[in-house]
Amino acid sequence: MSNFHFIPYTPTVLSDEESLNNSQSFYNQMNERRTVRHFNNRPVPKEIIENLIKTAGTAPSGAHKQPWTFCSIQDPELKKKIRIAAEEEEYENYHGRMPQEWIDDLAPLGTDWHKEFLEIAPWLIIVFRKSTGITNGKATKNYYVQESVGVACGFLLAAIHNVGLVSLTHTPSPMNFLQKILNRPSNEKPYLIVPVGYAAEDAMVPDLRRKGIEEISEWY
Ligand code: IYR
Repeated sequence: MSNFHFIPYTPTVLSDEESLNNSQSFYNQMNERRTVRHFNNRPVPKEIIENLIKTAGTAPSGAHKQPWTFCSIQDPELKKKIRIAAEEEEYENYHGRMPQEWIDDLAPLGTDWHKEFLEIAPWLIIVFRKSTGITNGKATKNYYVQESVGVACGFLLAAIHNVGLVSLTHTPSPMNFLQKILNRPSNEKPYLIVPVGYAAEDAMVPDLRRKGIEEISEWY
């Protein structure tokens, strides 16, 4: 028998017509999202970032362990430290660590080892995955940590877009420097850097096309 106490849950049921309308408008809204690397330094109130993180924290997780920590950084000195460390790793990635096929695949995105957005964006949200939990100093198991944290990051990106802010999913590799700089406990591993802010007025994005429904779905 489960120790969980169950409570009734009665989500609002929509008509097919309302569902169709909502599905279309939500798709339209999400389809406007773009990964942006050019930020405005205009400040973003902390309360907004808090709500974005609360939204990410509504994601489902293996055995409801919620194996995530979101570290939000606005301190310029700390952002600078992170930029310097990230650029050191990325310089190596772009100069030999990434195989040619990877470099070629990134070419249309126009990325390189320079990461000035790490200082310009008013906030860096650094997502850590908890490979284990810790209760009374003892390691406890977490489940499907990669999947759970990935879903939470999806919620986070959607929430950011929903308030007219922009972000990018930045993955300097390896990322252990974040654990050291932010002094995180050993059960927390860096998962993703999400700079958040307003887009620069002259922001540009690559002219990409998304796969169509017929390319990403099979129906049985
Ligand atoms: N981590 C590097 C390289 C990079 C990798 C992928 I996959 C991208 O979609 C984009 C960039 C960087 O952040 O520049």
